[in-house]
Amino acid sequence: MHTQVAIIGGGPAGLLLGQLLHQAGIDNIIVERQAREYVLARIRAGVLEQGTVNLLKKVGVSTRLEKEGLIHHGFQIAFQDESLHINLTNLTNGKNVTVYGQTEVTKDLVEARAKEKLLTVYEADEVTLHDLEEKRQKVTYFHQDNKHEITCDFIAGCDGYHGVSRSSIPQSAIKEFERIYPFGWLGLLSDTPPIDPELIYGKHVDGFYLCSMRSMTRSRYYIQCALNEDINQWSDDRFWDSLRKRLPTDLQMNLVTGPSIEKSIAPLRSYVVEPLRFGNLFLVGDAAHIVPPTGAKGLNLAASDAHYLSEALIEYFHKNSNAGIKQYSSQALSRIWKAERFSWGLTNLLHRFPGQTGFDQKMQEAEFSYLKSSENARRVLAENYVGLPY
Ligand code: RFL
Ligand code: PHB
Repeated sequence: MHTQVAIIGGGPAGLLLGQLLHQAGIDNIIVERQAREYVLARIRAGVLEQGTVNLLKKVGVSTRLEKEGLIHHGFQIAFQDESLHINLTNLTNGKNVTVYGQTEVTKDLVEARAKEKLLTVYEADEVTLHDLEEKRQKVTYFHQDNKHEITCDFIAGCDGYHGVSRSSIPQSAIKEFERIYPFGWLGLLSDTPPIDPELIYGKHVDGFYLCSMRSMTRSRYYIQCALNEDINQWSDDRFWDSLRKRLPTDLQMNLVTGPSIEKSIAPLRSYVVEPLRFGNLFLVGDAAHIVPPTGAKGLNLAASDAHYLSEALIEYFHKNSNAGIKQYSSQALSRIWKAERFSWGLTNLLHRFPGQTGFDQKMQEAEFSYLKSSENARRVLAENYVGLPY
C-alpha cells in the first residue's frame, strides 16, 4: 500500500489531521494500536477552545457539537471558602470555551472518517517506522498475525505519550524537557447534575479539586490524590465525602451524588520534546508534549499542532514548497511552550505540594489575592484559558 501521509495513532490529533488532509485532497492512512471500541470509550478532556471548535467546523464534524456542546462564558476559582469569577467573555472581547467531551469529539471524527471511507487500521501490532531520513518512508505492522507494509511520503506521529513515533527518533537528535508533579488527579464521572453551571477550580488544605461536566445531567469531578493511590481503595462514597469536604461551605449543600460511571487516576506531568521533526517524521499532540490537565490545554494543543502540520503538508503537496514543513516545529513549539507555562502556573497555584512550606502557601495566597484585585491579572488568565491565537 502507498499513501501520501501515514498517520500513527487514531486519537484526536491523528483523526483531525486525517480530516484536514483529506479535505485538501491529500490521502492518508491511520494506523492505530487499539481496537475502535477502546478508542471510543476513553474518558478524557472536556473543554474546547474556540480554535479547536473552528477546526472541527472546518472539517464538517460540528453538527452534534453545535447542538450538544455547552458554551461557557466563565468559570470560578475557589480558594478555601472564597470564590472568584473569571468572566471569560468580558475579559477577552467576546471569546468563550465549549464544554464537549473528548469522547464525543473522537466519536464524531471516527464517524466522519468512516463515512468518507478513509482507511483506519485498528488493532495494528508492532507498528514500526523505517527509513525516516529517506525520501520515502515505510511503516510496517502486524494485523491478525499478518505483516503489512505502507510506503509514504511523510509520517505524522500522533500516537500519544507512550507511542512508537517519538521513540523511533535517535536520542541524540532530540532534547526533552520534563517536570513530574508529586500528585495525581482522581476523576469520577456520574449521571448527576453538575454542582454549578460553570466549572469550579478549587484549592483546599486537602488539595485541588475540579467540578466539571459533560452535560447538564452528567458531571465530571476530580480531586488531587497521592501518586501511589490505589483506585480500589476509593469507593464512590469516599470520593464524594472527600470532594464535599473541599468545597466552599455554601456549595456543599448543592452537590448531588450518585454512582460512578467511570473512575480513574491520572498522573500529572509537563513534558516537551524538541524539535518536532526528524527527517520526514513529524510529532503531533501528546506524542510531542504533555501538560497537566489543570489548564485544559492537552486536546487543544493536539488540535493546533494538527492545524499547523496540515497547512505545512498542504503547501508541500499543492505548491511544491518545503517552507511550511521546515517551519512546523518552531511554529508549533511557540504555542506549545506558552500553554506549558500556563498549565504549570495554574497547577502551582491550585495544588497542595507535599512538603509545601509556609512561604509556598503565602505565594499561592498572594497570587489568588492579586487575581481578585487586578482585572489585568484576570485578563491574562482569561486570554490563556480561551486559547492563544494560532
Ligand atoms: P491520544 O489521545 O493519547 O491518542 C494517541 C493514539 O495513539 C494510539 N497509539 C498507537 N497507535 C499505533 N501504534 C502505537 N505504537 C501506538 N501507541 C499509541 C493510542 O491508542 C491512541 O489512540 O493523543 P492525541 O491524539 O495527541 O490527543 C491528546 C489528548 O488526548 C490529551 O492531550 C487530552 O486528553 C488531555 N486532557 C485535556 N485536554 C484538553 O484540551 N482539555 C481538557 O479538559 C483535558 N482534560 C486531559 C484532561 C487528559 C486527562 N488524562 C487522562 C491524562 C483530563 C485528564 C484526566
Ligand atoms: C474535564 O471536564 O475533564 C476537564 C475540564 C477542565 C480541565 C480538565 C478536565 O481543566
